[in-house]
Amino acid sequence: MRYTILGLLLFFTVTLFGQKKTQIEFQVRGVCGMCESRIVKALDVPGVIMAEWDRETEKAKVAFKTRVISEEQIHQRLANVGHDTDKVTASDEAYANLHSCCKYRESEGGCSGAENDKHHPE
Ligand SMILES: [Cu+2]
Repeated sequence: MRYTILGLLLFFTVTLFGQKKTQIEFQVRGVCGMCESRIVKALDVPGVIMAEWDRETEKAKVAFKTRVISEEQIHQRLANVGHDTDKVTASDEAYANLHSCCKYRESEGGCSGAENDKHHPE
């Protein structure tokens, strides 16, 4: 009986606190559709429920389980694949690995010069 109660308590604790979810929105630098898939793919990990990135606003929207992954880890994962966030800056090495179309730090980046929006047929 005692163990049943303990077990029940544990069950409720896990149910109430184990599934804690949160959604955040933050700035992620990027240029095109390739960046979008890179960003979304970098967040295709356990704990992340939903990840979106809007290339017009350069805003990422991420829903995740706080017990499994932290906000810091999410920012770090994006920096690891070469994208600066408002918290973590990508290393020069990670940035150098980006496709030339995706070089958001250079003002004249992109495959077809000025037409920034259309340089990637999807
Ligand atoms: Cu890109």
